[in-house]
Amino acid sequence: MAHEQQGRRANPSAATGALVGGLVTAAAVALQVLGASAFGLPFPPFDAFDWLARILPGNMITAGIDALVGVITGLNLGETSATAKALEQTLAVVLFLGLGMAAGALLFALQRRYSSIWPGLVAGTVAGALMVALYLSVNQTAIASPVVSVLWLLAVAVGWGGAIGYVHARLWQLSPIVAEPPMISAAPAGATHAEYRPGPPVESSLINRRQFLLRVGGTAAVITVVGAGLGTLLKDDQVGPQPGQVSTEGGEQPALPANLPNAGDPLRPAPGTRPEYTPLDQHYRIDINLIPPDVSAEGWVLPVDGLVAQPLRLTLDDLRTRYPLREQYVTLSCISNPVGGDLIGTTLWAGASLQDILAEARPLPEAAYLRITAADGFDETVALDLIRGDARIMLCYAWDNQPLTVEHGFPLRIYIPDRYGMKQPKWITGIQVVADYEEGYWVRRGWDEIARMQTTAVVDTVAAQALIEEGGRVLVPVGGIAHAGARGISRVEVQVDNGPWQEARLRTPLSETTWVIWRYDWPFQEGQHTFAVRAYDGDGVMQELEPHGPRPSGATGVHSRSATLEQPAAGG
Ligand SMILES: Nc1nc2c(c(=O)[nH]1)N[C@H]1C(S)=C(S)[C@@H](COP(=O)(O)O)O[C@H]1N2
Ligand SMILES: [Mo]
Repeated sequence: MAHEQQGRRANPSAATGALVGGLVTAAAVALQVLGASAFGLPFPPFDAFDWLARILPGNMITAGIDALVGVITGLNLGETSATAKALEQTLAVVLFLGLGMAAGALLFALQRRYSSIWPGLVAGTVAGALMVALYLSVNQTAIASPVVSVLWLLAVAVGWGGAIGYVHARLWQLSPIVAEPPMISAAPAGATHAEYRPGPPVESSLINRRQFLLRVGGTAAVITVVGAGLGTLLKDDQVGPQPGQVSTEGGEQPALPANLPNAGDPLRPAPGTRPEYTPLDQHYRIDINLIPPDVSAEGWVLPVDGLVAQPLRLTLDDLRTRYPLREQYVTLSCISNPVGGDLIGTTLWAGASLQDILAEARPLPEAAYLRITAADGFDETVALDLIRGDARIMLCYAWDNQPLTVEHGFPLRIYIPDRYGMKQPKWITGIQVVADYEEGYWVRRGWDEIARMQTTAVVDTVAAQALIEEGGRVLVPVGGIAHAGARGISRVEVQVDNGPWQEARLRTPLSETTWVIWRYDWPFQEGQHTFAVRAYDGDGVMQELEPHGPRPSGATGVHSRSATLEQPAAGG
């Protein structure tokens, strides 16, 4: 800036514009954080991100998810789904700041030859209109009234654009003139603006610009820190603790609930095996929303209509009282779960069998499928034949003996045995009986149409710190899970250092639709050893040994874990 020719205004550059855009956007986002957490107002960076996730091509999204899961598991960043959501949320804000910087640069570049606050105000209005459109199309988390939300979005956006425009105008005024900061009120009495003609830039005026920019930066920083800080405080108050990050590595594990159906099985999991029944706050969460849709129970009714003799409108109470209660211990897995990953969990599901509900609605002869829609725009199709053959397919309103949490689909989600999570909508808002098949949300994006769960086995632990003595031998407990959807597990085998495959012991599962805990106590040998595991499903079919990534049909391959075993201290 200091090298501009004499006699020309040292116009604020596009780079300065990017800087100003970034600062003002940070302050605006902080205000939005505050508005969202204190008043339930919409948060445009998340809306923009959710919108992008819905319109970008499926393979791009998949590559993104793969990269994210890869980074999280590779760097050991903790529980995958919570970490992924945090990273996505960060990315959403960073993208938004990037857009703000671009807008600032563009505005400054377009205004090289004049100074006015108007282009900023226009840009702010356009940005506000875009944010209102996003809010109306994808947001399901704002609980403030729509009118207030729209006014808020417009106000912040116009304020944002106006602030950028104002800063540009001030920088323009400050660039060429006098040694003192040319506050209008400091102009000599009677002076007109004509007297503030462009002159050769002088060093002191450049310093003034810097001072002014510093002041802008300081103000933006204060707003950002106070807004975001207050927002976070208020939010933590409301939301409570994040899902815990409990390591499954060799450490403590929560006592098994005593009332579980397999409590009598003497085979205990090897120390360090993941909990057989997943504590609810540790159950993974995967969906297309940065913040889960908050469906209000009040006024919620489930329409079951389309090709039926008797259309139904069911309240939550109807679902609980009109149909027999079904309870099922279920292991749910995301199709994006890598072999050995933590996007899998087991809990007790409860609800009403779809057979019972359809018996009341009476599908017409030409009916063949259910179209299920959800509050977040997610959807899936279920064949009536599948439902007729399996009374376990149910609409679930409870998990772990309590109403579904907001994250896990309140008020209603479906359970379909043997299928990955992508086939099983949460936050259900409607069920339509139709004649023709239609692809569901993730199927349209290139994932497996059936999404039948793969047979997989995982080594959770090589319990080098929990050696046992049996018949004069020292043994290392090795263990983990094996899972094959609703097909069950008939056999698990362990291979140590490329030796022969040896049969592991199996604990009675919680049900025929949960994972099975396996255990293998290996005669201790010092040194580094690798433990591999493979499983056979209930029909005796061995798992796929070939490693495949999650897309499109779920990850396969042999999981293994290496450990260095040291001779236990004598007498210990
Ligand atoms: N409405 C809706 N339902 C959904 C999804 C979603 O994005 N929206 N994601 C699905 C996927 S991919 C999975 S793995 C499961 C995860 O359920 P959970 O978060 O309760 O573990 O929800 C399924 N149901
Ligand atoms: Mo999933």
